Amino acid sequence: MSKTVLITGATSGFGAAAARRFAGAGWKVIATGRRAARLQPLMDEFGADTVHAAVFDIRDTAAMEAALAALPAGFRDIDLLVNNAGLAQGTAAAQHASLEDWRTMIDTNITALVTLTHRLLPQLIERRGAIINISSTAAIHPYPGGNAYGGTKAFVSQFSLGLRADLHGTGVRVTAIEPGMAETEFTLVRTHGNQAASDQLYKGANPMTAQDIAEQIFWVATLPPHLNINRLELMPVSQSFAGFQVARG
Ligand code: NDP
Ligand code: 8X3
Repeated sequence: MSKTVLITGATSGFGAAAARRFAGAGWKVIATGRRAARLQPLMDEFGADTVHAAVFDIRDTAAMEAALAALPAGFRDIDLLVNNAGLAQGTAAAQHASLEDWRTMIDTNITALVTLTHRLLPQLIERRGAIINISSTAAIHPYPGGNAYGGTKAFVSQFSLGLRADLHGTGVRVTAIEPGMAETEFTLVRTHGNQAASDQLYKGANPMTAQDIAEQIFWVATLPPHLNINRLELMPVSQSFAGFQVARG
């Protein structure tokens, strides 16, 4: 019998590529996001028995509950939760950053993620399922302007490890995937719609692709059930680390 995966943020980037990867491999996919029109091609391609679109703002708990309550019978037994929906907003230094941007990141990347996880944990335990959380290299490696975004992803990585500890003995697997630079709509969103800035960032950098990350998500999900990847950090070859900075008085 085919397994069921719920992927948040499946309208774009990693989530869209992952939805296509899992559906193509015969999984039932619950694809979520706010932009319904983005999910239609996936449904057209794979059919309503394979892909179910659940359209809601992940920060809206009532809408999330309604979407879960409205799942068709064939999609109710969720084996895998991919917490992917998320965003960065702004690159300004903390002292110049927008508090509204910070709150949007916290509400989306942390509060919505823990709310959905908490809601699905009982059935994931019952089904000896799995959780894959999309964190970031920003969880571990700070950079100027990363402030609240990095903080939210540090939460995601540490929450994932904490879940592992609490779910000890249940058979539920938990993984935090921590990608570096990948070309998606991420920078377009981060810059509040500046396509030129997004193009400039990725130009000549040979970044990772959404498909690269989808393959990692699928790989983690389909490992033998006795294996757990705790954290998986990956970058394009073109990206590495820079040293500490020193302010001289
Ligand atoms: P995209 O902007 O391409 O995709 C983000 C997805 O999140 C969209 O499907 C969007 O759906 C969804 N989303 C955002 N806010 C909400 C919301 N309030 N309600 C519902 N869905 C929401 O970016 P990526 O694919 O790159 O990002 C996916 C994840 O990967 C994020 O968590 C990001 O932080 C992380 N990441 C990205 C990296 C990169 O370099 N690209 C590197 C490391 C981590 P919609 O707008 O339709 O609601
Ligand atoms: C996205 C990677 O380096 O832009 O999480 O923060 S980075």
